[in-house]
Amino acid sequence: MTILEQSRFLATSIPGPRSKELMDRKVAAVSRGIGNTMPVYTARAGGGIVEDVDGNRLIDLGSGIAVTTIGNASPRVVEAVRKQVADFTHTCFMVTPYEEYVAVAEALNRLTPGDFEKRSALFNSGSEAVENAVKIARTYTHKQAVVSFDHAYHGRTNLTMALTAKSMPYKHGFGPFAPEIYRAPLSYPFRDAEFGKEMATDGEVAARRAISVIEKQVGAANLAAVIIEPIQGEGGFIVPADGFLPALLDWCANNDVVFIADEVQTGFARTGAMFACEHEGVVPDLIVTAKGIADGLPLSAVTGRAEIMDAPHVSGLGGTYGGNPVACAAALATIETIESDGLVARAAQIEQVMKDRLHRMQAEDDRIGDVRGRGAMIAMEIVKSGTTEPDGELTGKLAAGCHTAGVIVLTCGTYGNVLRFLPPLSISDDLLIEALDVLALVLADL
Ligand code: PLZ
Repeated sequence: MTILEQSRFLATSIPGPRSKELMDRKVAAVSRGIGNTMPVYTARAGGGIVEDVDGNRLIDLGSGIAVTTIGNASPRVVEAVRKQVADFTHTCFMVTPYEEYVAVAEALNRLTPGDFEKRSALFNSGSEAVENAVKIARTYTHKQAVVSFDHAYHGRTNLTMALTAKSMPYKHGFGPFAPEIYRAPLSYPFRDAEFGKEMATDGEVAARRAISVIEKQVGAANLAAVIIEPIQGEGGFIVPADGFLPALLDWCANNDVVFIADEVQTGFARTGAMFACEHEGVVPDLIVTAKGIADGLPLSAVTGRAEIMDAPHVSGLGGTYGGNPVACAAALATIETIESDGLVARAAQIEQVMKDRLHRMQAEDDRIGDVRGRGAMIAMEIVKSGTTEPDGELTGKLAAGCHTAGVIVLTCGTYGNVLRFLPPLSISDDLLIEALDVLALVLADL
């Protein structure tokens, strides 16, 4: 394996000629529906760098949307995948099972919050796992309704589109959506300030608002599950006020409602804990994972209380590829890397470096309305000077400026005005600081 040099380097303008050629072929061959953040084609990636086909080396603050958390093509993963792919690529776990699947389930049962008996089931994508969590909750409770939250993102399949809040681009024109899905107000401290200080800072107050909507519009007797991202991802890296998640969990426990944590984006050390629920001592009934679980190989899971997970009838769950052996081998190597390389602590260090710098930037620039997030999941919300009015246009320009300068950043948020940072935990402090320097320069120029 050749070592990928860990430095930002621009050999051409962005995109370079090879990328442009490939983009022309893409437009002619790939559905317009599949968009791209950057028109740059990847050649190699690792550490904190993505190298493109023109020889440009970009600093990676995206991790392929929070997937390559331990670093792209991480050495243990590469080795485990090579070995597994040579032994066998697939048998279907439902036909002739294999140990790797069971070992991943054991690891998930051990690592997720809660010291009760657990079971896991493996799938391919985050959306597919979310759908299965809902199926499991429905068979367990013999109820149908599901509540998700404002700004939520749970996927692009039919049921998960219904759970997702934002119309454009995720739902627009793709209905009708699955029935029996209801939406409750989230705790969004930065934007709840307009409802008073208590609402913005006291999670229990925000939870009472949500619970009131749930009781009035759905009714606990009809409600199978509440699903929530402990820190919202696509919705804008929204960290709910302290106490919001515990109060919701309590209400669910008292009302025979399954509490599902969607940790697809927040899981596996990303937030400075193995799972984001741990920051508030929240123990979900079911926890959905994907993304960071296998360093980029497609794998997802539902893990939770044995009695809930065992509610579906035999062969009620499954799928041809769920828990593919190569993806499982990658997951086992990923988990080993997180544990033996101390990556949970590394995510917490990254939070320090980023927040120190971003808070200093915010003190000097009132277009940065909010700096928030946990671990290596940090964002800033961009507003019109000194107001809370979202500035999606400036956010887009800021992202584009970073891209041109060789830094991969992503945007998110209901109003498109959140610049988010998801560096791999394998990035060096030097590269991280350089990327923040670039960001500061781009913002100052705008
Ligand atoms: N739940 C919390 O963040 C995926 C979506 C990218 P899949 N987020 C990235 C896009 O624009 O499609 C996500 C998530 C949370 C579920 C999902 C869905 O996971 O693996 O993309 O299906």
